[in-house]
Amino acid sequence: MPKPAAIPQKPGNLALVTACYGRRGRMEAATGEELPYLAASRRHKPVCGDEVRFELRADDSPALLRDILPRRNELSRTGARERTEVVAANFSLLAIVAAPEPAPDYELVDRLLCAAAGSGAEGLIVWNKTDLGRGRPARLLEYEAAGFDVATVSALTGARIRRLRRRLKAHTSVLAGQSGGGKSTLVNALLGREAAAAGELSEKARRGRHTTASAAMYSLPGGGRVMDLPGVRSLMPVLTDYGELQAGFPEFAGPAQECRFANCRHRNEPGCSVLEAVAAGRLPAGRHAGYLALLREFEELAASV
Ligand SMILES: Nc1nc2c(ncn2[C@@H]2O[C@H](COP(=O)(O)OP(=O)(O)OP(=O)(O)O)[C@@H](O)[C@H]2O)c(=O)[nH]1
Ligand SMILES: [Mg+2]
Ligand SMILES: [Zn+2]
Repeated sequence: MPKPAAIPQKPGNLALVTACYGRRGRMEAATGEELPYLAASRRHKPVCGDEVRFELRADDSPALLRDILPRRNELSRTGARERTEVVAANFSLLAIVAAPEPAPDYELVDRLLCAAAGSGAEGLIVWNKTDLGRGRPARLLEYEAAGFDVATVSALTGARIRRLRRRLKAHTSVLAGQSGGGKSTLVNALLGREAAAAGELSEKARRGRHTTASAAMYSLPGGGRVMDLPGVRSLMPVLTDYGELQAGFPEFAGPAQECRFANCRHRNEPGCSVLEAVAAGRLPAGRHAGYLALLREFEELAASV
């Protein structure tokens, strides 16, 4: 028997994708150099945060992106025609940016918190635009009571930005959330310069116009990196397992231990301690309603596959 051939070593230099638009984008080589790339094949769909192998070409044309290294995690959304599309990879913290204006989409917040847990990343809610002086809504306090980390800032005035910078410094973070929440303005505040284009919160924005069109990654002055994503209502991470859904509602875990059925889904089952806690006001009804909305969708998805 001939000996199996040695696994061929793939040649190439390593880099981190820092921006991407279709087959093209930019990357930061291990040497620190920033350079443009072109994906060598249509099969490769690099996203921000990807670690890749590339090959320089003799002429001035962009380097060829040859390989995407296995991802540690990814953030996906439902794209056109219900297809799942990966929007970022290899992050250790998912920062969910929300603000009093535009009116917060709490279902999106819930979903992103589930996605953070499901991807093994830390979840952080960034409540922006405190300069508007609207105070913190009850809903936000419920997330805090549930044990989630909440940072309140104003990207516009810079209030508490230094604290946020410290929180992000050991991480590769993704900033996600609805359009107009202030993700790009936050990136600029964190960097201390105008790097990301931020938009007017116009009537159009309220109807879902997006200022940031493609994802980009920035290095923070005090350490760490952040990825600015286009804000999309359809940045709807797809919930694929019930554990992920549960992880988005950690405050249910205690009462859930007392449910009559071990596999209780806290909807209408007899002897459900989560429902009892909601009825008694020990758990916020809004959190439970948010859970039911995601549960319904999760079960529809599970039934359709
Ligand atoms: N008052 C106030 N306005 C802010 C603050 N941060 C951002 N804005 C405004 O909110 C609007 C939207 O900001 P962007 O940073 O473009 O929001 P975004 O989340 O990046 O939006 P997309 O790129 O569309 O997802 C802009 O008009 C900003 O000036 C803040 O802390 N306070
Ligand atoms: Mg933006
Ligand atoms: Zn139950």
